[in-house]
Amino acid sequence: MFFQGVDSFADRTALSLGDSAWTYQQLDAAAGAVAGALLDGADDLREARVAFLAPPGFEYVAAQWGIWRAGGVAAPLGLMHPPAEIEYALDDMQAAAVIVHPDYFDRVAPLAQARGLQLLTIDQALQATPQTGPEMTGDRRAMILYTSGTTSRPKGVVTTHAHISAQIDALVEAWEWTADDRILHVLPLHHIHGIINVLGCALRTGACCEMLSPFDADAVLDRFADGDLTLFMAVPTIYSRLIAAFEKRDAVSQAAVSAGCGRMRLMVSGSAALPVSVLEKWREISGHTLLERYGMTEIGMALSNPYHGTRRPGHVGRPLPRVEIRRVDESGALLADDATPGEIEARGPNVFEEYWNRPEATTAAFHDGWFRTGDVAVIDNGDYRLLGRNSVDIIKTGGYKVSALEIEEVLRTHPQIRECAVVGVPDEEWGECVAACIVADGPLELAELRAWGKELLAVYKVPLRLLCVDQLPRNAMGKVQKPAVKSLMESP
Ligand code: MLC
Ligand code: AMP
Repeated sequence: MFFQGVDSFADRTALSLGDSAWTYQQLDAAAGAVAGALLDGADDLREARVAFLAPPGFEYVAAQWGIWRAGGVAAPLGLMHPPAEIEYALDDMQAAAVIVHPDYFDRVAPLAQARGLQLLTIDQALQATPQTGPEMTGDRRAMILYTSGTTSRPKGVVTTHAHISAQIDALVEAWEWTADDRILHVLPLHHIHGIINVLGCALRTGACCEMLSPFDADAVLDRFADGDLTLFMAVPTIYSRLIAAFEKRDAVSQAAVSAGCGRMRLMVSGSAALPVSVLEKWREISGHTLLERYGMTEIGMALSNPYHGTRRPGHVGRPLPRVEIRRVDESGALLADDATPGEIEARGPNVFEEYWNRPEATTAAFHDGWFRTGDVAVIDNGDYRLLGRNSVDIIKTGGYKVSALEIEEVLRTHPQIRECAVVGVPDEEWGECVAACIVADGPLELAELRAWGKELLAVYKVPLRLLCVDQLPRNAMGKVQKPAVKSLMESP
C-alpha cells in the first residue's frame, strides 16, 4: 500500500504547514508510533474502526497512516461537526478507538469515555513504542467516510486499500503527478476531494503537500504569487472566492498573482458544477483553463477533462484510466444514444466496498454490478455533460453534499414549525443554497431560525432562504411536491 512505500523518497518533504515541514521518513516513524499506541502489544486491529479528529497537518497524516499500519479502518471526523454529529458517527461505525488532537479533546473525550472507547490524544500516541503491525493486503477495509444521500442520515462509505490505491493511481496517471510537485491544500480532510485527490496523490508520488487551513482567499493568492506551487485543486465556490479577493487587489499585487499562477502546471475544479463564467474569469486571471472532473465518495474520480488537449467548459470529460462508465434510462436499460439523458453507472477497481452495516442500501446502490451514481448526463462529442441529479433531495452547496431530508428532520424539531420542505436553489457563489419552505405557528424570521439551530444546522448548512407559507404544495394524494416547492423558492 502506498503509505508503506516511502523509502524511495524518505528524505523529501512530505508535508508543510506555516514554517514547519516534515519528511516522509518522519511521517513513517510517526505512523509506527501511532500503530504502537493503538495495538498496545496486540498484533492486528483486524479492521476495528478508529475515528480521528485532527486539523490538516502532520498529526492528521500520522493518525491516518498509524491506523492503517495497525490494521484498522481510518474514519476521519469533520472539524466543524458538533458533538451530536460525532456521536452519530461513533455509534454508526461501532468505533473501537478515537484519536484526537489536543485542540479538540474537550469535544470528543466525553463522547469516547461515555462509550468506553480507547481514547488517545495524538501527542500521547506519538510517544508510544513503534510497532510494525500486520501485513497490508489490498482487500482489507481501510477507510470510512460519511456521505449524505436520499436517506435521512449519512451512510458510511467503506473503501479498501485496493480501492484507495486505484482511485489515487488513476489521477496520478491522468494528471501526471511527479515527486517534484508541490500542491497547496485548502480543503476539508473528511471528504475524498481533500483526502484522495490532493493529500493521497501527493503522498503517493513523493510530492510535497502544503497545508493551508482554514481556507483563506487572500492567503491562497499570496501563496500563488510566490510562484513555487505546481498544482491547485478546489471546489467552484473556492474559485469564486479567489476571484472576489483578486478583484479587490491593486494592479501590482494582481500581476504578481497572475505571474505565480502562470508558473503552475495544473489547476483543477470539481465536487460541484463549475459555472462557465467562473472558468472564464479564472482563465483571465491565471491563464489556466480549469480542468473540471467529476467524482463521488463511493467511486473516487470517474470522469475528467484532459490534462493535455482541449478542456471543454461545461463538460466533465471522459472516463479516467480503468474506470468504466455507462448510462441507463429510468427502466435501467442501457442507452446507446448519446443525446438522451441517462443516469451514470460506474464499475472498476475504484468502486467502494459497501455502506457500513447497511447491506440493503449497498445492494440497492448497485445494478448488475454497476454502481448507480444518481447523476444524469448526456454525451456530447465524446465528452460527458452533467444535467443534474435524479433526486431532488440531494443538495450540493459549497461542494458539500447535503440531504434535504436531514435538514427537514432538524427543522421539524423547532417548536413553531408544523411542516417543512427543503430544496436546493441555484446560487452563483454556492452552486446551490439551501432553502426551507415552512408552515409555522406564527411568524418566523431567518435570523431567529439560524440562531436556534446554530450548532445542529451548521453541519447541514443553515437554510439561507426561508419562506413561510400557509400550506406546502401537495398533489391529489397529499404528497409534498418538491418541484413546486423549488419554483416557489426560486421566484424572487
Ligand atoms: C457557509 N456559508 C454558507 C454556506 N457555508 N452560505 C450558504 N451556503 C453554504 N453552503 C456562510 C456562513 O454561514 C457564513 O455566513 C459565511 O458563509 C462564511 O462561512 P464559512 O463557514 O466561514 O465558510 P467558509 O469556511 O469560507 O467555507 C466555504 C468553503 C467551504 C467553500 C471554503 O464550504 C469548503 O471548504 N467547501 C469544500 C467542501 C468539499 O471539500 N467538498 C468535497 C466533497 S467530496 P456569515 O453570515 O456568518 O458570514 C466530493 C466528491 C468530488 O464532492 O467529486 O470531489
Ligand atoms: P459526494 O457524495 O459528496 O462525494 O459528492 C458527489 C457528487 O458531487 C456527485 O454525485 C455529483 O452530483 C457532484 N459532482 C462532483 N463533481 C461534479 C462536477 N464536476 N460537476 C457537477 N457535479 C459534480
